[in-house]
Amino acid sequence: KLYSAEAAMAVGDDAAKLPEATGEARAFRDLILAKLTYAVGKDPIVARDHDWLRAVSLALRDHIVDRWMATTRGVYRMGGKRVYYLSLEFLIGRLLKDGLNNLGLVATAREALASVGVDLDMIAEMEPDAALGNGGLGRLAACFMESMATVGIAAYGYGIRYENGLFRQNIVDGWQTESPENWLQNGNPWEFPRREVAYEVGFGGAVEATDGWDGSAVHSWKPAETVLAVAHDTPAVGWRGNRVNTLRLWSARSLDPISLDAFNAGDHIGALNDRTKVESISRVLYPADSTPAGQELRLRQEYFFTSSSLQDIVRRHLQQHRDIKTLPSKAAIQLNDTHPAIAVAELMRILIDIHGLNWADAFAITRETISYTNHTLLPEALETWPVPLIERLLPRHMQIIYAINARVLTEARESGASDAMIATVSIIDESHGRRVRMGNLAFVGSHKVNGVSALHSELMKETVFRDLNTLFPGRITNKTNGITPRRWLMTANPGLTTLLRETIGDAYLDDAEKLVALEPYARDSAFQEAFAAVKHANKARLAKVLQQTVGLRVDPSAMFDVQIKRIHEYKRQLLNILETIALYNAIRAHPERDWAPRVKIFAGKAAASYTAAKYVIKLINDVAKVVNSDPAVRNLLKVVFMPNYNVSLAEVIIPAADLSEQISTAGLEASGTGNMKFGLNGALTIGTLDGANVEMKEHVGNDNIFIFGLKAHEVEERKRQGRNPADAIAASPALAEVLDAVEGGVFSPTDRERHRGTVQSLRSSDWFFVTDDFDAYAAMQRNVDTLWATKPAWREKSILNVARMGWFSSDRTIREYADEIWGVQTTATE
Ligand code: T68
Repeated sequence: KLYSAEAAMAVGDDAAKLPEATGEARAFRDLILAKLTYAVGKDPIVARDHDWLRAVSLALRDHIVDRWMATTRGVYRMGGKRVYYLSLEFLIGRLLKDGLNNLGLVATAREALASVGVDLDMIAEMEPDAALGNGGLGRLAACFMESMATVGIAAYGYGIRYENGLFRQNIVDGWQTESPENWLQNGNPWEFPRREVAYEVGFGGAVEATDGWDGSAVHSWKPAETVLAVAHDTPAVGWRGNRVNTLRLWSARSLDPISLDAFNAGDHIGALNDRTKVESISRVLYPADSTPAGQELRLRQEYFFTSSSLQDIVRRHLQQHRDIKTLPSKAAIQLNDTHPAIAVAELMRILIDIHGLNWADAFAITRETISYTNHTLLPEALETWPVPLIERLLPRHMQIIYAINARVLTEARESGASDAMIATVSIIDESHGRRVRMGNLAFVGSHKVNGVSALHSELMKETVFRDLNTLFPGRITNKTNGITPRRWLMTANPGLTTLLRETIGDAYLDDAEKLVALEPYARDSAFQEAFAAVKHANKARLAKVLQQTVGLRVDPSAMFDVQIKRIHEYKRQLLNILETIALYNAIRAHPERDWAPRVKIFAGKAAASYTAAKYVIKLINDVAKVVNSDPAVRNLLKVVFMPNYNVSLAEVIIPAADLSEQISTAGLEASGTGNMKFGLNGALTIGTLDGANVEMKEHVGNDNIFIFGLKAHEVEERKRQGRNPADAIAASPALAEVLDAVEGGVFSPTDRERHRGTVQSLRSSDWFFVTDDFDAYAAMQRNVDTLWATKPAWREKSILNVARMGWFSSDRTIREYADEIWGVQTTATE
């Protein structure tokens, strides 16, 4: 829009129609106009939407920076302990709305912008979604940053400033295609480049050993290459702006950006080659979810950000406390999965080779400072690196890893371990080529190792870390994941937030567990009506987005049944779509029955190289095409795949959901966090007893959740017995009919072979127990239909979910980490 409202004001046109801003809003408007003029360099008369977005972001940033500096000064003054969260991923999404919400400025900003004819919601939608993560692991890191600032912990997040975040997903003829994501193309108003905060990170070369004063060897690593890590800081604002912490992301820079000799010799491209290679370290986020990328570049990324972060941590510690030996009392370093596990060896190197500590002191300090979170038990997802690769890239670290391992194995032998046990606790896996097990390295270098749900933490003790758990009893602990209610309730669902405030007051805003005050209203018909009206409005909003993005019209009064997450075989989107086909068949067979109208909504990205997952996306789209155009099902069933799932899309979908699909093969989903977001927004869950679903069931009550299917130990049992999927198929006429149809090309008439591979793999192996759980799942879906038919009963359960999900706030999770792992104080809740 060329002709802005401000322009209208300037020329005296329509000015009278613009609402006048008063008080705080007037001051904020003046700040926005000052930013627009002096920082963006635009006259309000010609400002475009993205100029206004930048101006309002910069105005908010001023408010944030004041508190940021006060926070940072406070930490230095108090001399307290800091928490360092090392994560290769921070899936932070958009920051404007959340920042405004946490500073209590949403209404102010809305009024300020309205007075110049700009709509806050419209420009907020233009902010790029910072997708510096793949899925749950990266989003957890983002929720934790917000909660650490909220509960009063002095924390730094450390990661990589990827120039290209997670790929953009396009759906072309039903297939996923990927294109690069470019979140920085219009600049980033939130970040502060810190050219002066830069560290050298080495790779390759050799280790020189000389004799020290006492005859012991002194090691000095002489890297062959050096990369510069440059800090970029983004403020992380807590609720009510009480604290503002720092997210420090590293960008790779070449030490000598151009080879002048080559340039002068006329090789203009070659002169830049080294630079391009070095800077590729922070170029792209690996689009791998649960599969380790085997590339050398990935290992370089891991070491790059781990080393620069540790150098920064040690520098800050020494500057303030002088004595390296006090590190564990002043710093807690949390490793988000094994991606930064090289930190164990790097900290040892820093302490021994640079600060001259002896082995025992260095190891005690390392172990007291570091702790590690595991996010998966999938064997194919446990990170290992070939020994020769680490030897070549990080020769000194390989020596240190061997030395750590030698001590672990000696300890194990002395405690009477068998050869088999020695083989599993070893950091070196000798079974298929020699590889470094990053999980074992992280485990032995940490004082605490945690899983992310009660079930997952127990399974850790029984499976991957069974023998290490025997050797180091008590080290494994559980910290059930959580989500920040600021983003996932207040920002995403302002309608529900307001209704809750009007009903139970404001206390729940500061302590999500106070949502229990809602319980007495669960059966109150007036409240139920108001609650349903909010849900309906959210569904109408999503219906509009559906119409705009995929051109599908849906009825907001139908049940919105949603599965949104990374596409992965263990998450079983396939189970969902196969059951959808069974429902389609049943509706066509019995059109006279009283079916509950449903809209099946799917969204999620498949790793670019994950063929089976890409076929699932295609199958969903193939089914959608047939079902949505079949007059026989009328409006009883619609199927839709929404492209390019990201945090921003989740914020629109989740508040509009009636049913949340959390149907992973039991034992395989470490926790899940989407499950919590849905419950908090009043969706009922249909799910297996997996990950945090188990604890959700305990909190919301068995009557308020739809649990079905094999349990984790039953899956294991069947695996041991070697069951045949053909038996389950033969026993289920509905499933057999569905599989025959898919296999025979009913949904792919132009290529009848297309989905044969998918079906045949179910018939022959079915690694994820789709056939085993199919009937139980389908039966439970009919229970869902029955409940849907009785609106007051459905609403009561939905309200009880909201009331009882407060425990899943990441504030609770972070307080547990603070008390039991980090040893840092948090502010009290009354
Ligand atoms: C997820 N893991 C878990 N991994 O699957 C989920 N992996 O159950 C859990 O709730 C969540 O972590 C938070 O604890 C992931 O998201 C990855 O994204 C990933 C990325 C790179 C390599 C391996």
